[in-house]
Amino acid sequence: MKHHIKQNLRKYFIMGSQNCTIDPTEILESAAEAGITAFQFREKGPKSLTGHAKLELGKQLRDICRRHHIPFIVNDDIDLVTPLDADGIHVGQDDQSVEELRKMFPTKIIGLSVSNPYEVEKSPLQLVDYIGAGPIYATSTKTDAKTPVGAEWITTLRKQFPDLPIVGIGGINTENALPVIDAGADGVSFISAITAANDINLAVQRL
Ligand code: TZP
Ligand code: MG
Repeated sequence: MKHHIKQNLRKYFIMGSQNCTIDPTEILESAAEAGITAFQFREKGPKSLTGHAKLELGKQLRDICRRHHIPFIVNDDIDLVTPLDADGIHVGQDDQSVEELRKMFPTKIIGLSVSNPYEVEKSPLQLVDYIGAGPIYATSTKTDAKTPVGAEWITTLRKQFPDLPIVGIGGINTENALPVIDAGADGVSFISAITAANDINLAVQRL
């Protein structure tokens, strides 16, 4: 377990070029200056980059994270972890198994998405550094997102796992982040709260 991961989860920005209407490097630079505490490179879905272009964007985003001392975590794509020298990898229930990942990357941060009690029960939580729980609220960013669980589920998870690093995800914005923290999450993760913000600095402050 990484010792300071809980602090790093407080304002966890997730993004890929498909989420951005302006240059993704500009968005990440602004978010990093404003105080995000972790970043996940999630280049996937319609209009996302692949191959060389994905790798090159990843390098640029990683360099921004390095300069700001923010952990750089790759979503899903295990083949990018080493080339990008990522600090960690985040996977969902249908991706490479956590057992395999832990063997491949003994010292990297490993994050796992969980959307319901069944997924929690079947997951090897002792092998992960944190869980992403959600969607908390309805979201239109992920078209195949599961049923919203509400901040109440964070309360349940926190009771069940007093020490587990937990970050809420899904539909979280400046107006509704607080109940997630109050329910016991170590932090909130978000895409559109930043990529669609008029004022990124203000949005990060309020999250
Ligand atoms: N996983 C569950 S919901 C979601 C992901 C990646 C999308 C989050 O995007 P937004 O814009 O913060 O709702
Ligand atoms: Mg996945």
